[in-house]
Amino acid sequence: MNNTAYIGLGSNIGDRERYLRQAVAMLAQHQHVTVTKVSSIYETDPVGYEDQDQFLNMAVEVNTSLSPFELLELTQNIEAELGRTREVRWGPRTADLDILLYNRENIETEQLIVPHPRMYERLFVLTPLKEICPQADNITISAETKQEGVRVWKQKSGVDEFVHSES
Ligand code: PH2
Ligand code: MG
Ligand code: MG
Repeated sequence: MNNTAYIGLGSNIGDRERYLRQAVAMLAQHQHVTVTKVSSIYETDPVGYEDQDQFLNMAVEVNTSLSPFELLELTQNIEAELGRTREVRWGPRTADLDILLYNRENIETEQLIVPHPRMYERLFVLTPLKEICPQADNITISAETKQEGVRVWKQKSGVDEFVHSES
């Protein structure tokens, strides 16, 4: 379990909070993944494709013995199980799980790019990430990034409270 990864989560369809909680619980249930930190939940204006509902976004820290590609497979399986379909790029989704950081590795393959290539311009990614990730403190948010549109929706709680409050 000696790899540390950060995963950004988003949802803007249906019971958004429930999708986020289910996704985190499914990560935590995996034998080779421990969820070690959870951020607050933020409500955020849609970015990229703007004609869609507001998102809830958050980030989690995990310890894992999975490789980056195994972790990607897990996140994609969770997205599929939570009913994600891919119709519009950047469009509405029940659950989106993006690997933001994996240790301090730089990975550039067709399937997976880490650090996540768009995270530096996205306040809806950086704000929750900065809450739980010491190494993200150094990331400065570029001046072009819209500063508004990201509000705390539910304050950060402990991992246990978060994962086990599943109803
Ligand atoms: N995800 C996108 C596109 N736009 N906007 C917000 N606010 N939150 C997201 O998670 C998001 C988005 C593509 O993954
Ligand atoms: Mg994604
Ligand atoms: Mg995404």
